[in-house]
Amino acid sequence: MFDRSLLKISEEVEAALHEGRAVVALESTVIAHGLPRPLNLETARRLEKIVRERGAVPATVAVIGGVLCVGLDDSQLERLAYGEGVRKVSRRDLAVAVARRLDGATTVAGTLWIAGRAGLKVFATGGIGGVHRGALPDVSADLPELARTPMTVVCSGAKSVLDLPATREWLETHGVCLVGYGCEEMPAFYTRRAGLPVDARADSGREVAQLARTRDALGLEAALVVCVPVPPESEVDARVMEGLLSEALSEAGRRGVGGRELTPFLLAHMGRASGGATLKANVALLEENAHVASEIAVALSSGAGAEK
Ligand code: PSU
Ligand code: MN
Repeated sequence: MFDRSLLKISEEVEAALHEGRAVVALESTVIAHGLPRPLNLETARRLEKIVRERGAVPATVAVIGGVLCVGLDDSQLERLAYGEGVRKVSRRDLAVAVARRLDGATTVAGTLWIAGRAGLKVFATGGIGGVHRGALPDVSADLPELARTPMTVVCSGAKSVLDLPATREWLETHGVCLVGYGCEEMPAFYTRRAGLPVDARADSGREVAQLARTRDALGLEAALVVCVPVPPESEVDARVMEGLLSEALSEAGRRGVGGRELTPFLLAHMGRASGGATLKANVALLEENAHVASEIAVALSSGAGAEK
């Protein structure tokens, strides 16, 4: 049984949950390991601001000194963005981080696990993890966690560094429904199209709220993954993207980078090689996803889409 004393929900988030107001969970690996300083802290603050402006309460999730935190204050955000030795915490790392009182930035998997236990229903991120390319199938723990957490996860698809068809198949096998937000195709993180279909299209927070409610009424346990393409003006050209990626992948191979280091390494390499273009896309899509997640959370809390 989960010992709730390991969980610290901020006062603001607790009050919102109690009153049935909209709350949006935000992950923290993107702050600690996904973006360079000072852009990481600026982005973390900006995402919280966007959620507030849309009428919801932001709940950034992280492990601080071994405590599972839901809702951080500014000094905790800063500690994640600038602290040394902040661990990347996926599901398998939770026990180590808590037992040893570490600081940890939570991945999509880690965030889903914690936010789910705190009773949150909507979560915004950049791109979910998935099946990596290459001979050894490195499969992100994000996938099984999505399959067993009944949350609505807003993202820009899976990161383009992954094997997208394999990732899509995995989600299908495990019953995770992909919803295109204003689109028919799964986006590919830095680019708007992956050439793979979504399962359904929705054009408003209300429509997504209706799907999420129905999922819950059916007792289905998998997440609803809502895909939002990167805004067109920040998209990275698909051909440029492929070039950057094959360079980053061969560099990772040469240096023997793997495991938890792989995703941050590829993102950082492409950020430098593109002169910041991939970073610009990354921040733009994070902002857009926070925006859409807030609309969904507000629709859910107001009962929109529940009419019979
Ligand atoms: N999306 C981003 N930047 C990131 C990530 C996603 O824009 O840094 C992170 C997420 O936290 C995701 C993690 O859960 O990468 C996946 O890592 P892995 O492939 O090691 O499971
Ligand atoms: Mn991995």
